[in-house]
Amino acid sequence: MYTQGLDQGDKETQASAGTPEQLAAFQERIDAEEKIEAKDWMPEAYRRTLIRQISQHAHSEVIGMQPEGNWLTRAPSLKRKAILLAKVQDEGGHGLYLYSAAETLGISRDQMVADLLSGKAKYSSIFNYPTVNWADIGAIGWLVDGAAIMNQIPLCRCSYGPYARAMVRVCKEESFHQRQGYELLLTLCRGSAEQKAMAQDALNRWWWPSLMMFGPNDSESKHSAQSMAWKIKRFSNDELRQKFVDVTVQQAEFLGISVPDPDLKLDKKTGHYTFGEIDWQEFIDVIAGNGPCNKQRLEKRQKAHSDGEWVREAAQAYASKQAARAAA
Ligand code: BYC
Repeated sequence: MYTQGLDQGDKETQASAGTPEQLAAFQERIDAEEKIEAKDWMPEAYRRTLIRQISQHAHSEVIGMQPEGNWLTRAPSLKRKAILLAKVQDEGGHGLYLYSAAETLGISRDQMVADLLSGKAKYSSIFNYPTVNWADIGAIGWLVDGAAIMNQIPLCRCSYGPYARAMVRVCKEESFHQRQGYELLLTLCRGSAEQKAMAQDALNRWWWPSLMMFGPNDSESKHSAQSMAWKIKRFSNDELRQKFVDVTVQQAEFLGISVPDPDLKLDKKTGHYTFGEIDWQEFIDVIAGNGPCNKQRLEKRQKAHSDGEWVREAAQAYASKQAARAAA
């Protein structure tokens, strides 16, 4: 168990494999929709699953600042710049709430950061794609934040209290992010032919990677069954992907641009859209570290971390001075 950097209280997170009685009582609490809190007994595997998911989620928020940060200095107006700046700052904040939620499970932030910087930890595949034109900022808000909300609203009802509570605020902010992205694209789509073509180009490049955000098909998802039994996940990867396609296709129609999928069609019987096969090899390559920007994203994060060394040192020196003064 990771304990570095924790308070004594936090070190006492109650987790072990558990006796059959403990496991049954735990599942009963989950089935009764009780929230599990940090100091409650929990199976070790539940604790590990949450650490994995919440830390990957936190890393995604932090790395996710890069593709959009890339456009801060080139936003086309002061208003767009202020909106984008607020959004990027929100993502950093989400990372912080989520690292804090994960820390309640007995892992230190230092350990999580070290795992990200060494390349050991995963983060969302989507942030390994480049933002090559301004319309990409709209596409990220509309599609990436849109997919994120679809996945994250149910996480507000996750069985683990600290994660569920962190997600409430994250979702409110993601909702603003989604709208700003859509409004940006709507402005481009109502502009010149060249601007509309930029929006179409962005949709062409971001559509399939956005569908991949929901993870592998249910038949390939190794964690889903257990995570759903524990009510960490409330819907399967495929269910959420389908909901996303159903709402997003109609939003694309309103924009007047087309989803780049020749197999996409509305099934009148079910009311759902059927869609083409996702390129799962591309997904596997990206999460294995071989996407278009994996190397660049990690190097930039490593550099930011080492450039920030002096800030951490200064904060530490200040805290020690305050503590010494309080003790005197
Ligand atoms: N990318 O058994 P499965 C944001 C991995 S940030 C990379 O289905 P699970 C935003 C998965 O981790 C959005 N890896 O797993 C920020 C597992 O590998 P490990 C981030 C992926 O956990 C800035 C393996 O594949 N959101 O919104 O049951 C700007 C098998 O998958 C991906 C979250 O993190 C992927 N796309 O389900 C804008 C939400 N998909 O760990 C926006 C919280 C799967 O065994 N996370 N993998 O090595 C979740 O809801 C779930 O973890 C997932 C995957 C649905 C993503």
